Formats: sequence, C-alpha cells, structure tokens
Amino acid sequence: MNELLQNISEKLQKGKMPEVVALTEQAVSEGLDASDILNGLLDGMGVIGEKFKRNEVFVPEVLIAARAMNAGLDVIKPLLEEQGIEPVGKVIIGTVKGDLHDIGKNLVRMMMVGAGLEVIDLGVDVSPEKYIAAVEENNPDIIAMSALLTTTMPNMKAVIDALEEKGLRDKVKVMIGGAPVTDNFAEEIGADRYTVDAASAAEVAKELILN
Ligand code: B1M
Repeated sequence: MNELLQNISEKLQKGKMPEVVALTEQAVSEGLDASDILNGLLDGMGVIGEKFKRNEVFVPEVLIAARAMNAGLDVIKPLLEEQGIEPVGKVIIGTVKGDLHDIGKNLVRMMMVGAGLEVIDLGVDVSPEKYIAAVEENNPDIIAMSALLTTTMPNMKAVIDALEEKGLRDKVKVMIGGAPVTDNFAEEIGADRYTVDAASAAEVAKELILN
C-alpha cells in the first residue's frame, strides 16, 4: 500500500474523520483508483476490527472509526457509483432488525448503484414490516439484507417468512450477506443467494435480474 493509503488507514484507526476525508479527497485528486482507496479505508477498519476482538479498543473507538470510514466512503461514492444510465433493475437494501452495522451495507449499495441498479436504502435496524411495506410500495426485483451479528441473522428468516405470509415471496429475489452469514445459512432460511462481498453482491444482483 502506498504512503497516502497507509496514512488514510492510520487516521481512520484513530477515528480522525476530517483527516480521513481530506486524505481521501487528496487520493482522488491524485488520480488513485477508487478500489485502491477503498482498500486503504478497509485496511484501517480491519485493524480496528481485530483490536476490538482482542479487547484492545472498545465500542466508542470503533464507532468513531466507523464514522470516519463512512465519511471516507462518501468521498469515493461518486467514483464507485459512476456508470449506468437506465437502471437495470430495482433493489431494496437494509441492515436487519436489531443490527446497527451499516458500513458493509453502504458498500453493497454503492457497488450496486455502480452496476447500474436503482437502490432504495432502508437504513439499519429494519423490521420485517418495514421491508414488506417497501416491497409493496416499490415493487423491487431484489431484497438485499445485511447482518453483522449472529444474534440478528435469524431476522433475515423473519423477513422471508413475512414475504411468504403476504404472498410476495415469488415476486422478489432475496440476497443476504454480512460477516457471520454463510451459503449454508442462506440455504437453510430459503434465501436465493449469499455473497461474500459487496462487489460480488452487485454482480449477482445483476445476474439475478437479467437471467
Ligand atoms: Co460491532 N460487532 N458491535 N460495531 N463491529 C462486530 C460485527 C463483531 C464481529 C466484533 C467482534 O466481536 N469481533 C461483533 C459480532 C459478534 C457476533 O455476533 N459474532 C460485534 C459486536 C458484538 C457488536 C456489539 C454487540 C458490541 C457491544 O455493544 N457490546 C454492538 C451491536 C450493536 C448493534 O448492531 N445492535 C456493536 C456495535 C458496533 C459499532 C456501532 C460500534 C460499529 C458499527 C458502526 C457502523 O456500522 N456504522 C461496530 C463495528 C464497526 C464492528 C466491526 C469492528 C467492523 C464491521 C465493519 O464495518 N466492517 C466488526 C468486526 C469485524 O467485522 N471485523 C464488529 C467493515 C465492512 C466493510 O465489512 O460489514 O462485514 P462488513 O461487510 C462486508 C461483507 O460482510 C459483505 O460486504 C462487505 C465487504 O465488501 N456484506 C454483504 C455485508 N453486507 C452484505 C450484504 C450482501 C452481500 C455482502 O448482500 C445483501
């Protein structure tokens, strides 16, 4: 990683949002590739994640690092999203009920927009009722759900059950993802696809719509 990206990673780990924004803007103006800049940001978040696991940092530090991460992502958002004229299809995305993690979900949203999809973002802590209301209102091709906690993964199934109850299950494809989610879990709860990262989520979404 070059010095500038290393610096972005280090400032992110310290939660220094204005510096992360300024350095990310500098990286963009120096013509660095959006995916390389993204890797610098992800590297910082990865270090924080490891430290969090080892109890070397705690929720407040992680929260300010996450804010810096989201602010950095906002800077490269236009680069990740630039493309598509006519939307290929429509996706409703959200982090499931009880779960406030939104960085991965935001990344998936940006990659999907970049792939030419129209994306309606319901935010975090999204209840099955809210997903259903959004499906009824917007008639999407896909529902995309993110969960980062083992305790909130079952809420993905609750959404699928609610779709079935409302007779909507056949009208939308269901995609799931997030660190604790697996292919087996997707199969177990009757989701259409699990993808490991944001880039493959965008690819698979397009594939599901076009095929
Ligand atoms: Co939380 N947290 N957190 N946290 N947090 C984890 C997830 C944890 C693994 C940390 C740990 O203990 N090692 C752990 C979960 C343990 C478990 O359930 N197995 C944990 C915990 C326990 C908690 C709290 C309970 C802590 C507490 O309060 N005691 C609490 C819960 C709050 C809640 O949600 N109700 C909590 C709170 C927080 C913060 C608020 C401080 C903050 C979130 C801020 C925010 O998102 N705005 C936070 C963070 C930042 C993390 C870690 C450090 C980083 C997550 C992240 O953003 N990663 C995380 C540790 C870790 O993951 N290493 C941790 C970067 C992001 C790009 O990756 O979201 O995985 P990720 O997205 C990836 C893929 O998963 C995929 O694409 C992305 C890559 O391209 N992906 C999808 C994601 N969604 C997808 C959807 C798709 C497809 C792919 O299709 C639809």
